[in-house]
Amino acid sequence: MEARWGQTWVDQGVFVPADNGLKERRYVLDMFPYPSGDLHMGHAEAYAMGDVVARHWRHAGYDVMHPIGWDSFGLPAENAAIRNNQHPAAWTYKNIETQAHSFQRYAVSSDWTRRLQTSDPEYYRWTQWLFLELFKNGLAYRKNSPVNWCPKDQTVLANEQVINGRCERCGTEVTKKSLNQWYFKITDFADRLLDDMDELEGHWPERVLAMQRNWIGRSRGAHVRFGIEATPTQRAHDVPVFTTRPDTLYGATFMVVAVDAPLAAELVTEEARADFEAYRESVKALSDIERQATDREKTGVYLGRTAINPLSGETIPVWASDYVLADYGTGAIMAVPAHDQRDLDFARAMDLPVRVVLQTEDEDPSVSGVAVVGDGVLVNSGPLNGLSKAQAVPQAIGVVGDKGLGQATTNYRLRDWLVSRQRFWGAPIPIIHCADCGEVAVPDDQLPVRLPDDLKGEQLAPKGKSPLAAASEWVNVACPQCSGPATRDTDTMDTFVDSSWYYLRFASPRSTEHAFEPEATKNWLPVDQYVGGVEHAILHLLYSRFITKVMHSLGHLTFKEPFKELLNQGQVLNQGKAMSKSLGNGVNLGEQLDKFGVDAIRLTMIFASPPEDDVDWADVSPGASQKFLARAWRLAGDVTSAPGVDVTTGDRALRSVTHRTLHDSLNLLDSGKFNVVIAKSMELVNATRKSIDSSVGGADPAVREAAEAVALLLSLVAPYTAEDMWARLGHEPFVANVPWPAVDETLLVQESVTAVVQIKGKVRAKLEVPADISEEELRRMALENEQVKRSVGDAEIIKVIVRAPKLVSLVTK
Ligand code: ANZ
Ligand code: ZN
Repeated sequence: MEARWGQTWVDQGVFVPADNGLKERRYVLDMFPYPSGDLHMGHAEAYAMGDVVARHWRHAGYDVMHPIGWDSFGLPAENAAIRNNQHPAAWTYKNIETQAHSFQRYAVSSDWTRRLQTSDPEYYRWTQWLFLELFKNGLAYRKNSPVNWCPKDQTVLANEQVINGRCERCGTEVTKKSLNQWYFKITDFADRLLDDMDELEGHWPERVLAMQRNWIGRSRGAHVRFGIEATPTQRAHDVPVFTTRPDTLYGATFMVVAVDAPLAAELVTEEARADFEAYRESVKALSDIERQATDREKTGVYLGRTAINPLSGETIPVWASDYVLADYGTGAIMAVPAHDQRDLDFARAMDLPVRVVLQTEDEDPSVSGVAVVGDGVLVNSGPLNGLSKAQAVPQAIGVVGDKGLGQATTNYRLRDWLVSRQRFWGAPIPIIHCADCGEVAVPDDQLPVRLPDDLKGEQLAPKGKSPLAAASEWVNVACPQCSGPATRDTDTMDTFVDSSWYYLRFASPRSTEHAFEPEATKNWLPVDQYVGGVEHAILHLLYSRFITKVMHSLGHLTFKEPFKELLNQGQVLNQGKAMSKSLGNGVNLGEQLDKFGVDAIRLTMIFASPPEDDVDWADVSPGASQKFLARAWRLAGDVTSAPGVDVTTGDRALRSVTHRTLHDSLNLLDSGKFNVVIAKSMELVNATRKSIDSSVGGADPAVREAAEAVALLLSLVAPYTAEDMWARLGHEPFVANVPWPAVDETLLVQESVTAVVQIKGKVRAKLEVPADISEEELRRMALENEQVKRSVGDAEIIKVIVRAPKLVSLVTK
């Protein structure tokens, strides 16, 4: 069947949308794959899920776009190229072909005519356009900044690529390095990214929204300036701190500056400098997460300086520590040990004073070691005394403001997006550096800035700058503005830039005029259903949302959110654990497909659990799926009526099962309970088989109706079996385009019958029950019936005989 149908679908463009406006359009998108090797079990699950949605919507009468492409720039290709003395394109496009072949076999109902690859010049030409749109509108800029640096891979790492202070890829300890880097100003959009999430509520998984909120990390508080006193040899400073608790100002008994903030080095006195520098060196390799871990022993050095608490006027010491981060808030804090646990831990470690300013029932924190964080009444706080926390916050901000020492402010955890990479296999940054004109955009008619195709192997090895820097013919160009000698930017873009807009490209993938054509974009976007793994909950989705908002604000898009609905499929595990080489519990997709067939594997994936849940391959049975499919397929051979026969004369009981299955399945599909649809389909197969083997027989039109419904339902997950059944049932291809039959409401009403309950042979109660009630259900109804309970009284029930749907007989003693 795979051989018979697979190529036909592609050749005849069965899954290419008509795109003529006659049907309402729907856009369903699976997160596109990275071409590392062949498809694996995880892909098999994700793409089976997305395909249920696409196929369901086609049956429901929509014009469905379900495109496919590859996220094909990135490091693994480059590393393979260095190993194999090749150009990265060789590895990349070979893997893409392998995956494309597997995709076709896997029968994902994709529109192959829209296929794209982010490493194609036709695509990255527009990634470069996108970069320039941001650049021209002040949203892409360069700054010199310390970056995470992997000495082995010789590359900059994003914070997320640093795991416990080590490089995510090679495990080498990460250090800091100062480089001039390109950033996208995502922080300008922090409020919009947060506020527009209201629109996604109920449509995206709650945990994804929570992760995004947390990542953006909006916190409202105040900037308050503390005066650092001059010493005989050092000048005075005004140092702002960021605090979310200005109500606790009177409890600030010391200040802490981030040890790696330039301010710390400036403040430190000559006597303290040696200790300070040794300490700073010792914390260099730590990640932000480690630095802030609450269970870590607090460390720090006294800078030898004192500050004045702006409200109490008290003189307090100034320390440096690693638990304060240099790039959050202002990089300096007022420490309130009585009411902040980390400050308390630090105060206790360094023997600094603790002053309670919020009276509660709690124990004294300097005794208990536990900071008082609840609400209470302000004490030891001059004019704030007697107020509650909620009253004191605005009051304190007012007092500080009146004195000209600070104001309310909002702080974000979100940082600007570092987009430049010193690597080869990415979209070149389309900027030319000129000594006279500065940063000059490559003119539109000179895009794309193509990657040179004559670099390979060792020439691509990282040397602390981009390998492109060594390609002098490529680097040296005339300045587009003054024609003087100039050089190309040699960095390439983070691959997250490529994937931040690909969903826009699919509506007009071959456009040479636009990144995305206005008309096609209006017709197809935003994406109605996005499907992908929760590992992309933060970065990819945040960047996509950001780029959509930028394009919206520049007038290129009419919508602000790219993905209306989001489904995160679970993982495929084996024996309760993620599959991995080191555990040796990997399952090879190709082998499974060879052994059980595509349809059985797809069915197994969908049937195993609700889409969001993990699937444990040790708990499923592809062999049973295969048997079920064969059983379903055989129904077609037992239908002896002709296609188009009048089904209304068919057996009512079977018709009722068919129509209830179709009806329930629609609701289940709309609410994403794909696994239950399979369970219902199995029941329908059983009912149909029973009818064929009973007096109803295969000639009854109801049997044809049921078998056709089975084919339709199976086409959601088992396209080969379904298409073949459809042909055996005497129809023209293709079952994928057949509309759902209208459900006959009159067949949904369950007929009811009267059941009698006898006790010791005497009728004691009558129950109205559905004609198809199960034995268990009837038994439960009888035993819970009040009349029955009364009649049984204190007697002991020793036997219950159930004959569904008409009789329950109790024997009592
Ligand atoms: C005084 C205070 C008293 C604070 C109190 C908290 C409780 P979020 O909510 O995460 O924004 N802080 C400010 N800048 C910091 C930095 N660069 N590194 C580490 N900590 C920093 O946290 C804001 C609070 O975290 C601020 O409010 C500050 O401590 C600390 F009872 O100020 B608070
Ligand atoms: Zn110039």
